[in-house]
Amino acid sequence: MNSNKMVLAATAAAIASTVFGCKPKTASVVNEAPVTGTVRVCFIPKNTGNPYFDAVNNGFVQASSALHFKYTEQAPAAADATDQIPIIQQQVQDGVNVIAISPNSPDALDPAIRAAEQHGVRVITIDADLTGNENLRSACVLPTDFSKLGASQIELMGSLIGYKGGFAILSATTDAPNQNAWIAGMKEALKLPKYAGMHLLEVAYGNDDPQKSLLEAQSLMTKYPQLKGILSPTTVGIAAAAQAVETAGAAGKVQVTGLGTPNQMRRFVEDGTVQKFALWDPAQMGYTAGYLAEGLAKGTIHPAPGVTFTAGTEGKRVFGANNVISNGPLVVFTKSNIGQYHF
Ligand code: RAM
Repeated sequence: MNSNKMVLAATAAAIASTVFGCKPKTASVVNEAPVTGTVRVCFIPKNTGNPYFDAVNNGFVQASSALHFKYTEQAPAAADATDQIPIIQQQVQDGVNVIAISPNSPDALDPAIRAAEQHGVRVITIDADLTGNENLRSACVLPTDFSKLGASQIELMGSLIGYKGGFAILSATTDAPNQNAWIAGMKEALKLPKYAGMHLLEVAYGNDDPQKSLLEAQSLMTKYPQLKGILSPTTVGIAAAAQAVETAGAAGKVQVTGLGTPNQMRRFVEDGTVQKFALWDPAQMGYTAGYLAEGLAKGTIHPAPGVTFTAGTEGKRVFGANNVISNGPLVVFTKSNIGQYHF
């Protein structure tokens, strides 16, 4: 960047921070020159073995075949931020241009992300954000409007238990930025008079590990014999909770809802263990992030609140505050519509 451009960039950042109230990006990005050859993108999900991230990966693959960028997915075995660090470092060494990461922590990855950006790698977050450290990444693709999700999950649970009784949350990891944002929204919603008859007994953590999630769901049912429901805002947790309820023969007594993939939840909906749950299309999110990654690397997309770009067949996307794109829409799946969804 020459000195004139640096002055312009600093002025633009100052205006953005005044007008939009957002923090300017402070990571010292050494190389922002557009990539001239084939762009190389790596997606780092929370962990392997989760069909949800397989669907996100499919979206990236579609974008990469449309745009011809070189794409790889690299994931740790467990949903742990410390296990994502060596993957980031390896990708930097391999000369990748863009890292798209679903962070397992809002802050544990900071030094690795900073180092990546200092090596000229663009970093975007997807599915979850670096809450409180948003200035470390260029932009973020979230699956839906996070400010509304917690309340809509409480409404789902409430409608299933007649807005009365004790329920538990079965989450992913204690540090997960997306689940923690949603749980904060759930706790806010519970303060509304409509939900005065409902009480949250416990938040349990299954670490997005099917086995641990199953054990946690079973122990919630043992610990709280009057348990009316398990609300699991993770696709791994909700499938495990449904399994636990089905095995215990507790369908109808303990309601299960939250966020799940239709493919994993289909049999529980069909046999009546689960009545309704929600999600977005994970592939759409990966596809959008693929277009964003390519545009960032090529210098054709410059994220700022209000800026738009076209994500192929998905159409127009707009950056909001903190350069977040909320993908959406959120769909509620029931016996009557689940047959239309295949992810
Ligand atoms: C799990 C993961 C992911 C989350 C979905 C809803 O697959 O925790 O991060 O977005 O659930």
